[in-house]
Amino acid sequence: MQSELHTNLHDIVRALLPSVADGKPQTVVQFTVRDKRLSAYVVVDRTAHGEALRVEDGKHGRPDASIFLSTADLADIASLGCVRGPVSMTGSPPLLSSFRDRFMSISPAGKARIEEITRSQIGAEVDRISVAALSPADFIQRYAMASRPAVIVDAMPKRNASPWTIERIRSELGDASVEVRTGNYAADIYKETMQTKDLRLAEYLASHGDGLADSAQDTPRPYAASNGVPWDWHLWLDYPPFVPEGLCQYAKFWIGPAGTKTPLHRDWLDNFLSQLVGTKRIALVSPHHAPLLSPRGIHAGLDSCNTVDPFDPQHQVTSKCDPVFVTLNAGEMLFLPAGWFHDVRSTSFSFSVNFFLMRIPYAVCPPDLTTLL
Ligand SMILES: O=C(O)CCC(=O)C(=O)O
Repeated sequence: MQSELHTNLHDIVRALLPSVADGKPQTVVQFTVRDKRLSAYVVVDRTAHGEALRVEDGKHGRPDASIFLSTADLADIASLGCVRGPVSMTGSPPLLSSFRDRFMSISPAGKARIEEITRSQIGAEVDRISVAALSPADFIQRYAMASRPAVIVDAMPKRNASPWTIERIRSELGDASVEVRTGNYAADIYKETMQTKDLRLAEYLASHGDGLADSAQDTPRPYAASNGVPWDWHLWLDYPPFVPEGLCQYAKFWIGPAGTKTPLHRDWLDNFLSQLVGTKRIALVSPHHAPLLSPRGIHAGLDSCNTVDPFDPQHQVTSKCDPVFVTLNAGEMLFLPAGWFHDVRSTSFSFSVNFFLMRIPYAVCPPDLTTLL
């Protein structure tokens, strides 16, 4: 086992090297295999002649990055080239994003598979489901593996016990720093020209929180969009049901008045969008309509189609791509499978959190169903 482990770790770090050539003479990546309680680290020494890798057992005093995974993840990396389970990582951001890009990102074949399996889906309605009525294995099979969106109506007991209001957000979360999208951000989204400013959440709410959409202007209200959820918020957040909590660590929050919006795009991770306050109206377009929408790749995990407006029935593409509309009310979560295009609009003051699942989408890489209840 030990020599096989060494070979696996050596191969993983070798695959990461091209993206972490940072000129340092030595890089150390620590691994912990959770279920075996094994620790080993890979040392990369750089000389004028190239890079030499060696694997040592035990713990290094000052690793550049630490990666915690399981024996099953190592087997998956060796056979499938990707992990399915939750992987915790700390340390150097370039090393961690290299690990994510290399072992936790969907392949072009995986993307094509999602576009293919959604081709045969029929029905213009999104199911509204209850946590009590489905087991995790049912949910994974019927929705996640089938790439079918669903609204989960009763997944937020903590939020229901202590509902949020704009005043409570201001007083309890107001110190969080937020990046606010300003100007005509929907037109410039994901471009370098998109304007943003950094504020405290309380300042943002004071200046824009309860503003109304200005229909006379093209510019939408500034939007505190896609900010990383601070760690202490995880204490009161309701995690998505049906999936392991460890997969849900990559959460973002979205706060803004009526009229704030995120134009049409798709993410290549399975996602739960959780509505804490207010209401959003969401247009969904099936992955198989990608050829109609000419998505523009922003990075491996996101494609933008912000020139297509699925809410405008006159738009030349809208009628051909059969958008499905969902109203997401406070207390509800939308399961949004990887690859589904979505255009999201706040119809009132709104506070949402989305949880990207840190694994290859279920529709491409199913879990071992026997381990789910
Ligand atoms: O709520 C929004 O404005 C956008 C959310 C979104 O795009 C997502 O969860 O992927």
